[in-house]
This record gives sequence, structure tokens and C-alpha cells, in this order.
Amino acid sequence: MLANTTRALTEVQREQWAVDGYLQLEGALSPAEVDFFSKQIDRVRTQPGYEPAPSRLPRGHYAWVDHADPNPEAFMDRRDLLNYHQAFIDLIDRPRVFDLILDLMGPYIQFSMSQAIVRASTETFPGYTHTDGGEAQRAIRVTETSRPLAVKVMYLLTDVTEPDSGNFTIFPGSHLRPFPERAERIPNPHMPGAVPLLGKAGDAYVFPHAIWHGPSPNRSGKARKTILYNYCQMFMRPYDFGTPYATLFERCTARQRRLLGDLGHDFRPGDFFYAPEDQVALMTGTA
Ligand SMILES: O=C(O)CCC(=O)C(=O)O
Repeated sequence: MLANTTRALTEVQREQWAVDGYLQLEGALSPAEVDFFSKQIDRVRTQPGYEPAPSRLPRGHYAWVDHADPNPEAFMDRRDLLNYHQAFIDLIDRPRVFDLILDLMGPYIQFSMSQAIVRASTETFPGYTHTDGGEAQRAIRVTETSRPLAVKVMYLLTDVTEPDSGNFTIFPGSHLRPFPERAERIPNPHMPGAVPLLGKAGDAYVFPHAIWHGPSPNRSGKARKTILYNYCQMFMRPYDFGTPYATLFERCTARQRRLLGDLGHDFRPGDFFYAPEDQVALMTGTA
């Protein structure tokens, strides 16, 4: 599905979202942007930042490290990209993609997380399947006609044209129904119902946290690079920053600041539950 030229979902996209639970936008990033962000990801891995620390922290938690493996083909899972370049801030509300996020989620949203993942080519990684948003969101399923609670955009920076190339692998419709999670039947990217998506560098996948998904093994001989940006309803919590991301505000537009938690006043009870009066105008760009 080509990236939209309009600010709203097409009828086909609306139907795919309702039935399958995800969208694939072709050419969401231009070739020049793919090249730029790919080089940025190579640079980011040589800088300090947040990475998983399985020997020190529980699963899903990230520790501050001096750098990742500097080899651009090696595994990397870096969180909180916004400080590394203005372009990462501007990607938050990139036209054409953010417009669709607004159409899907409504205007009462915030930005919750940024991440770059490089899946190295290796014989040892089997892939995995999960939902996003931790233990609690896994057990919450909204209906086809509901707005989603939280949504992720995954930008491909490498072509993924064959199975077992680190494909984003999804179980269409699994956000709407119970899913096997037993130890005897651990969800995995090769079980019935799994769809390993193919795509080109610059494509973006849009999916709710509630859908079962994950990476396939990567035996392609080359690393698969992605950038992931997450959005959630305002009454939920961002999970790259515990309070409004004030250190970034002077580099942001008014809309980006709001998405990073700037409500225009010091915190008071009721905030994030009821939105500021200019929320809709600010999000839709009519302020
Ligand atoms: O494909 C990957 O590397 C992981 C993507 C994923 O499952 C996620 O971001 O939740």
C-alpha cells in the first residue's frame, strides 16, 4: 500500500486495520531519508545510550552503556533516540505518517518511545513473538471499531525481500482474540498464523501494541535495520521518559512539545486525563 498522499486512511487501509490489525505503508521514507537514518543508526551505536542489559536488569529494561558493538552489522537495540539528532525529533510528527496516527488514534495522544533495532544475520537467533506494552496490555483487547490504546510505527531501513531475513512477523487479527501463551506452545514466528512481511527500505508498518508480532530469524547474510516510534493515548504513560521531556523542548515545535508532555503549565491533578483546550487544534495543525 503506497504511503498516503491524503491526511486520512483510505477505505482499504481502514478495512485492513479493522480486519488484519496492521498497515504497511510503502515509501513512507524517501531513499535519501533511508540513507540518512541508516548512517545515523551506525553513528548512534558508537555513542552512549540505553541498551538491554540481560545480566544486570530484568527483561524489557534498559541500562545506560558507553556504546554498542561498533560493527554496523552487529545486533543493536537502542532506546530513546531523540537526543541524537534533530531529525529524530522531527520524525515524531512526520507528515503523512503522523496524519494517519491521528486518524487512527484521535488527537488525545502522546509520544511514548523511540528505538532503533539492528538484527544481525546469524544462525543462532530463533526470533520471538510477543505483544508490546508489557504484561498488562497483553490482556487488554479493544474491539475493531475502537481507537487503539497504543500504536507503533516501524520504519524499515533495509530491504526485507525473503523469509527469515529478520522479517517483521505478525499474526493478523490476533489483537482481537485470545492467543496461545502456554509453555507447551510458546508463540514463535514459524507457528500457524504467522505472516512474515516482506518490504523495502523506506516502508513502514503501523500496528497496535495488542497484536502478536516479532522478528523472524535473520539468515539473509546482512543486518536488518529499523527505527520504531510509539504513540499512546494521553492518559497512559510514555515509557522512555518518566516526566515531560523538558530537556528537549527548546528544539521542538509546539506540537512536538505537547507530544512529549508539555501541557503549558506545571503539573496539576487532572492533567493528561483531560487535555488542554488547544489539544485538537495543536494536533491537527490548525492552532
Ligand atoms: O523486529 C524486531 O527487531 C523487533 C520488533 C518488535 O517486535 C517490536 O518492536 O516490538
